[in-house]
Amino acid sequence: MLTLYYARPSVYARLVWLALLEKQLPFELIPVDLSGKQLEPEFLAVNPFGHIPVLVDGDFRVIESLAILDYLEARYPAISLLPTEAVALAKVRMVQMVAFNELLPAVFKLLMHDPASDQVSAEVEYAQLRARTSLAFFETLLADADYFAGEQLTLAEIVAGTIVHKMPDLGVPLTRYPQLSRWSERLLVRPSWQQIELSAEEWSNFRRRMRVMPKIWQRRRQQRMTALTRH
Ligand SMILES: N[C@@H](CCC(=O)N[C@@H](CS)C(=O)NCC(=O)O)C(=O)O
Repeated sequence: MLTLYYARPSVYARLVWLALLEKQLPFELIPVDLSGKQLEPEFLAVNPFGHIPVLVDGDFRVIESLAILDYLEARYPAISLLPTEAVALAKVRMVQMVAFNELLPAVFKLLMHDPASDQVSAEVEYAQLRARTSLAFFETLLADADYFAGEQLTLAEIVAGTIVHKMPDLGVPLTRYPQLSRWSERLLVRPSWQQIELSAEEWSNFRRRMRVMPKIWQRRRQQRMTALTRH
């Protein structure tokens, strides 16, 4: 049996959760309370960095969401989420990397910004630009295909498809990206996406928590130093 340590709103854990559902694998979910439990010895024994997601498969443990996705693909290929043809594979990897290295850092910055405030810092402006550049890149790459790799849903959808539909709520509308917008709507009606979708209340709690994250992190850094040193 596969076990996933996760938290419902966790951007990284949601990717793995979705891949497990799309691959139709049986698994159990273990929620981790990220207000401190991740730094307790019990969880540090599961992941010494105190992060989710963690996938446990028998006596093998995998950390890091992208490594987990690759593990699932190699270990359980029956429903494949990764093409082997060169161009399709390159497209999937580009989407994954751009989502992780360009879009997500922008998303985290935008999540920490209070939309009620009239002050838009240079950092927020840069995050908006970085997000728009990522979305424009996705729009071009997708062209008129149903999925990034063509007709097959892949890890590109798993990674980008959990983030893109939240962009309007973060102040980056999808109106300039009609193909991507339709692609996102198509994904949202899939049973797997429906299953992991956050309620309006969960999303607004998550947003509230992310806004105070810089302050939480100041405290958390010391807590982390103590916990990781002891471990
Ligand atoms: N690079 C890691 C990032 C994992 C990560 O930062 N997870 C967050 C939740 S979204 C976490 O565990 N935060 C708790 C903490 O850092 O104390 C991955 O891709 O799995």
